[in-house]
Amino acid sequence: SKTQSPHIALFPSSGMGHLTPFLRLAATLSNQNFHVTVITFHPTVSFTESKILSSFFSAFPQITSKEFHLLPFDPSTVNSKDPFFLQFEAIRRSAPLLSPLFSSLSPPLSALITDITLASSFLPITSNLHLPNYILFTSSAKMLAFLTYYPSLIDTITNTTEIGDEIKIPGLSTIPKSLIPPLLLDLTKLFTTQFIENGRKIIESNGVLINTFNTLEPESLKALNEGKVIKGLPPVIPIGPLVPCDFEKGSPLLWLDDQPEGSVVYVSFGSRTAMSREQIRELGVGLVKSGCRFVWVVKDSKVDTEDEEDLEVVLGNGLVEEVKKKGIVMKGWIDQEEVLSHQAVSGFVSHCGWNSVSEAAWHGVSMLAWPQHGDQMINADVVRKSGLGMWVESWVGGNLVKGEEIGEKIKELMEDEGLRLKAAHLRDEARKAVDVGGSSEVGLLKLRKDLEP
Ligand code: BUP
Repeated sequence: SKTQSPHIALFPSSGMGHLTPFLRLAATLSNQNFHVTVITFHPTVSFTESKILSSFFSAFPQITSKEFHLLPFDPSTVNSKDPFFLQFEAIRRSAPLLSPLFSSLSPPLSALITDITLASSFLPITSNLHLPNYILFTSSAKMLAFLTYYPSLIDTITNTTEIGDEIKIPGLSTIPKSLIPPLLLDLTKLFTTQFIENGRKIIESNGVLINTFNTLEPESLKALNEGKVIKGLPPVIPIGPLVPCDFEKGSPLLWLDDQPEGSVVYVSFGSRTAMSREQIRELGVGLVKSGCRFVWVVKDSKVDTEDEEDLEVVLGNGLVEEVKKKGIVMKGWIDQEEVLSHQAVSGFVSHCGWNSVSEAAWHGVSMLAWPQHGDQMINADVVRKSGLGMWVESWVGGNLVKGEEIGEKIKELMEDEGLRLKAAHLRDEARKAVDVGGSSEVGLLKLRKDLEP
């Protein structure tokens, strides 16, 4: 019965890329009769985060919502201007204030699930309270391997310039240095110090839940769980793909219903990646040149609260008219699930935020990877190696890519039958993973067994 069910509190951090998988996991656990509490931090960085939170809590009245109001801190004391990283830091600093909340929850907590960006500040506290603490890792297993390995690499050098052209993580094939998030090569940055501390502390958690599945990342999952990457790592439990839920639904894009099957390419660079205006315009030119139908979401600034310029200004009047002849171009938020699940859509030009990769796999949509920064290059490598898509490596690093070349690659993506078959295979495997006896189901059963009172 429900009174016997474990009570789990979830701690997401900031940005849709972190919040979305947490809410999907909360929904999954609640549907399996766990008691679930979700603790959220206010104010949120973006509009979209606060919108999705309110639709989530109205869809799940049985889930307890705890709002925590963050203490302000002086951003000039840390080396970062990124609003999302500053929010990670604000939440991390609030961790000590949360102990009374943990003890006040009823029924008593069985465990916490904490975002990786909060790991090193939360783990000492939960360990004092003897509360099991799992980490939900919201990126790829390859990125997890890098996170857990990187501190040990840093310990052997005095400067990141000593890192060779290739990185050898035990148990994994070599990774070119160019795939490392550039920010992590600067050890003075706030994000880098957080990343290294979280990488060191993760071994103190009770387990790492990860939004991936075996067929997508067999090599990394095996190396992690065989203790090759780092000794003492707790079990890495693949619970992916975390499937999009009804509370995320937006209004339908009726235009798609009129397009032939598999004829449309979807173009989006996630919730927090803005390209330069010049690059956005070249992309528009490329889409027109590709001759394909498309749905294109344009993002002009990092945080949605600041993204207010009209399309005509961002693209220029002439280009807006031209692109509108062939496809849908818009700013703001689109229901990505609706687009990727639509039978008209067969290609996805993406920055390779991990949720987007996982959603493309879920629907068997082939990707043209165009990573920009952070974990996206490592994720793009997974996309290519798994067969989910192609990646033009020379497009990375902020070099301006001309419309001509973009158009050709999009055409290639949309015509590649081999790629389509591989994506369809991954889709079948993703469905098996969440089905009875699949890796995700087995992983969640293991979690329940570990926590059952
Ligand atoms: Br943009 C956009 N609609 O218009 P990622 C995103 N999404 O539903 P990110 C929409 O937000 P990080 C939109 O389906 C995915 O679940 C999308 O997460 C959804 O990238 C999520 O793909 C975006 O991981 O985060 O936002 O850049 O950098 O943390 O990976």
